[in-house]
Amino acid sequence: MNDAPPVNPRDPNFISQCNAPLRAELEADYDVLARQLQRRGLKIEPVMHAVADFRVAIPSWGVGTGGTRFARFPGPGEPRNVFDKLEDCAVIHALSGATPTVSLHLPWDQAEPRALRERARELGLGFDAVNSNTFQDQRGQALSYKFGSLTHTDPAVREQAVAHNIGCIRIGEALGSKALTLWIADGANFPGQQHLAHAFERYLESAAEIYAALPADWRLLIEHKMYEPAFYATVIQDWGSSLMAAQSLGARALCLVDLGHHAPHVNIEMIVARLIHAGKLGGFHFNDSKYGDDDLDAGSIDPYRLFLIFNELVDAQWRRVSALQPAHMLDQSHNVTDPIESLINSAIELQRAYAQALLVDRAQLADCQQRNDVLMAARALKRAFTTDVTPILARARLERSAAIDPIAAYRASAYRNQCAKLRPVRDGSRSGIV
Ligand code: RM4
Ligand code: MN
Ligand code: MN
Repeated sequence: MNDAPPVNPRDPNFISQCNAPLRAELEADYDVLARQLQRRGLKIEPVMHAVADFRVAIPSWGVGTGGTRFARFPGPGEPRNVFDKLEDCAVIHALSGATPTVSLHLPWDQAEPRALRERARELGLGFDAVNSNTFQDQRGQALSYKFGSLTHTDPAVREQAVAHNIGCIRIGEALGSKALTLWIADGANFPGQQHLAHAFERYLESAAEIYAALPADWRLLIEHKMYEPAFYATVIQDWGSSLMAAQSLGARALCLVDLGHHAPHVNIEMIVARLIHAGKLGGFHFNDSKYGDDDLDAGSIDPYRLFLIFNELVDAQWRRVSALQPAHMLDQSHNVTDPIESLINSAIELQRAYAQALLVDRAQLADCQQRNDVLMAARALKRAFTTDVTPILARARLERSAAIDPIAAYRASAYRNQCAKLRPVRDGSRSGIV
């Protein structure tokens, strides 16, 4: 047998070997871009450092192959449990340099918290927001969520759902998380099924119990979603409901914007601007969408929209809006790609949008807006958006000892083949979201 020893894609020596032949070209491209930006009055270094400091959390559920309600086509070497998931997340971070934290979903990722924390520490990872799940029934669960959870008409079901969320907070505390993300599927499929006002009132009551259990340094992130699985009326269906809930709960309740949870054509950057104004923008679930909650890779369908969202965030920084620290998390379903590749690529696309937003000449834009020079204002944004910032992104990865070309390095490591041998295919979910 001529089997070479398996390559660990997290090994710094392997990564620098992959980088070696690419360094000279990168330096040349970076210098050209630096000169171009200089002519526009922009310094490249601060942009590169800002990109190097950019972080986005990996959703634990994103590293397995996703599916639709029609089918799931499992890929080779899928993670079998949360520890395998952590290992995949560590590969994504080692190569991208941008994803040091993981967002867990409970009870999908149930495990002994101490063991989880220890393994994460060994892998150099931390934990971002924990996500509760009251949209499915678990084996052995006393009461069903078929007709709702936090807003169910039966107080005993509401109590069970509240208790699950408080349990998630306790686990999250043991892991070092600082936020609970609350997304509920509650709603109605038929007009008349649910009393629209009372369902919202019940939500506020249940969420207040969860909020009361939050540790002092935690945040409650309220995620809205227009439809699915409820197809007529979802209780927290839009940012209006989310904002009302966050405002009535208290200062540490904030709104989370999942990009895919809006109707097509909705102006998401404007929602972002409004939530910033209200001091209630708590975080993002990044992904892309063409029609609904498609959970496609960030920046793959409408990169300009992603840029415009980052433009609002950078503008708020520029205006020194205080206390704005939105959590960045990916929330995607990888049905036809290798999830590790998609997640690496998505982290890069977020950094791209961020870098482009940093290139907007804000003084010029403000001046154009003031003078109603519409064409030049629009061009100021387009000029930043159409700048190829690829060398900045690669240079930022180098700064983090990550890979200049992370996907190429990942493929060269043959990590997926190694996993295919170590993680035999298991029976189980062939349909559904995970
Ligand atoms: C939902 C929503 C939540 C995610 C679940 C799996 O559509 O995006 O954030 O936890 O899917
Ligand atoms: Mn989401
Ligand atoms: Mn979703």
